[in-house]
Amino acid sequence: MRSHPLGYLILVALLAGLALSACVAPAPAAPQAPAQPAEQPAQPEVQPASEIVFYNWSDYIDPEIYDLFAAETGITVVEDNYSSNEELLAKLQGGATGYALIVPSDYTASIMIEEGMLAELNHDNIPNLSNLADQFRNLPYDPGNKYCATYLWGTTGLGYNTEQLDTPPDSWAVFFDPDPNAPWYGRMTLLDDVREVFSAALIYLGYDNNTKHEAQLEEAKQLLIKAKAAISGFDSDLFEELVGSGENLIGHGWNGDYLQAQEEFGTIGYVIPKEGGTAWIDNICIPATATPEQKLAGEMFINFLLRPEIGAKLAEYTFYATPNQAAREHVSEEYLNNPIINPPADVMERLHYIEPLGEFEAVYQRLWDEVKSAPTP
Ligand code: SPD
Repeated sequence: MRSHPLGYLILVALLAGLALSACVAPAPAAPQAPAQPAEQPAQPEVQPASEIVFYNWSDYIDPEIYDLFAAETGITVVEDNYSSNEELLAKLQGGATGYALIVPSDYTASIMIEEGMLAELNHDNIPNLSNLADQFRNLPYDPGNKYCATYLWGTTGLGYNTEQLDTPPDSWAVFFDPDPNAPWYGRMTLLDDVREVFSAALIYLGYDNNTKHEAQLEEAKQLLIKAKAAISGFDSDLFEELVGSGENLIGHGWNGDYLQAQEEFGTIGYVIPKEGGTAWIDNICIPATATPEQKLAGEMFINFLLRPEIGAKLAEYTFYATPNQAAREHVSEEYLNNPIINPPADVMERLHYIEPLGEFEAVYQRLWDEVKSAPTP
């Protein structure tokens, strides 16, 4: 976070005070008649928008929640989707407006806060923020939930087809030291997601997944280029279905998406490789471009999502872990005891967070463009 020395803040405050006094008009002549109390025009009370657009990851909410919210408030929520943080960021940086709600992950929420892209939440409209577990209320990128409410959290690892593989893949080596004779060769995907793929390669190499060492990143880039021969593509939309249907045998992807597909196909397993994987926290926030009416409706929706029963519905439908302590009282034992959703301590120890890198983010993006445009070896 950019630091503001105290002296600088005092200087700014002093200058602001001076500018204000410099603008004061000369005192008017004394009024002839007794002064009447000035009539303040009444501020029109903001009414919530009747329809809002929620820009979210796909398969990341139970659609029934929209019906329940509309039945209670009369507000319709329309959904639009993205499949990476970078897509969300680029869209908003490109000037897209009209969204009342978005769900950036940790490092992206941090960038958006730094860049002034998020509206400050009015906590009076979101009393259910108190349902969040303590550890999700003071996250380093958004202390006190000034801009966002924690939505769900999850992990990134390997999904595999349990009908075609007797033993789970236990290493990122399936991608980064690929065996052309393995049955999964050519039948795997890597996420189409710069920070996730570089994290996988860096963790495999034993490096920090947030490294700023260009030599380490170059090594990771070479591994990713080599992996292109072993995969059917980079994909963040269909990876779980490709594994579930048996078209692919292994996929790099998100735990909850694999568990959703497991409901449909019954053929999916999920592991965090022995070298480790990533963990992330997603957040629901309001873009700074939202109108007051959209913002109020967005805050009402966030408050609704944070109700214990609705939070439980969100978590059980998506198969992701809930930061909502009150919701945990309303989810099934099966959900709470699922180690893919709520990983045990030994797995948690192998998980790494993706951190904001400031301007260095552009270096990852350049290397990622080079991976994408390199010919398949
Ligand atoms: N289908 C929902 C996927 C949610 C993924 N969250 C973001 C993880 C980014 N590292």
